[in-house]
Amino acid sequence: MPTSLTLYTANRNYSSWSLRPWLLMRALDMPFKERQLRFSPGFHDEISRISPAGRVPVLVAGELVIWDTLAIVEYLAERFPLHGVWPAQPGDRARARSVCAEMHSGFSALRQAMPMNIEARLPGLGWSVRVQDDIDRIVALWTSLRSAHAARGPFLFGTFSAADAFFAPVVSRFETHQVATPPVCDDYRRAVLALPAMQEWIAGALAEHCFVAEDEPYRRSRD
Ligand SMILES: N[C@@H](CCC(=O)N[C@@H](CS)C(=O)NCC(=O)O)C(=O)O
Repeated sequence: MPTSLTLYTANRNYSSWSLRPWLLMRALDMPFKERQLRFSPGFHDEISRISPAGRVPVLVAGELVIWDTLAIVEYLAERFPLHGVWPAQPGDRARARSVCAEMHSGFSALRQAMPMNIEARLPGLGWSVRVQDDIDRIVALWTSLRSAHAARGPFLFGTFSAADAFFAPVVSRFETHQVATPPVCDDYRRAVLALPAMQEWIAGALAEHCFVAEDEPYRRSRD
């Protein structure tokens, strides 16, 4: 009997890194339990008891503790080889890993200036030339992947994969900050937002009412 999985996450409204593996697991029907923490004065102590890195997400499989989104996604790909975490073709797989790695280590201007805040609508707030450079790169990436894979479905590599889970928080930021994108990217944004798992996450975020709750002071630099 395989060990059961527990995913540690934080506020749905703010925690962009939590959203990525949660969305992947939910959209691809992987069984898991969730332990949701809240960004609060006790957060660091609580998560540090599970993972010394002190951040979410963390995936626990029996004695095994896996932290950092890329490592979690690779573990899931090995544990669920038939669930389509990565695209089927080796070249696409390498490209999908490249875009996830670029998301993981890049787009710092966008991430800092436009943090994920699902319940808010802040048109234009945080815009700068450096943020626009990140937006332009994302638009170029989405446009070229969509034109290459349009025949196989509405996602970056046709069918939903880890690449879409990695960019889901960017889709959300673009809604919050009302970032204008070309029609091909608008279609992609709609496809991500329409995923039942994404809708479930968004509904959870709205139910948190972070803006009026005590969590608001803890939201900065949580990305
Ligand atoms: N490189 C990590 C980043 C994880 C991360 O930064 N998580 C944020 C929440 S979205 C966090 O736990 N922040 C805690 C803090 O800033 O104290 C990953 O890919 O999982």
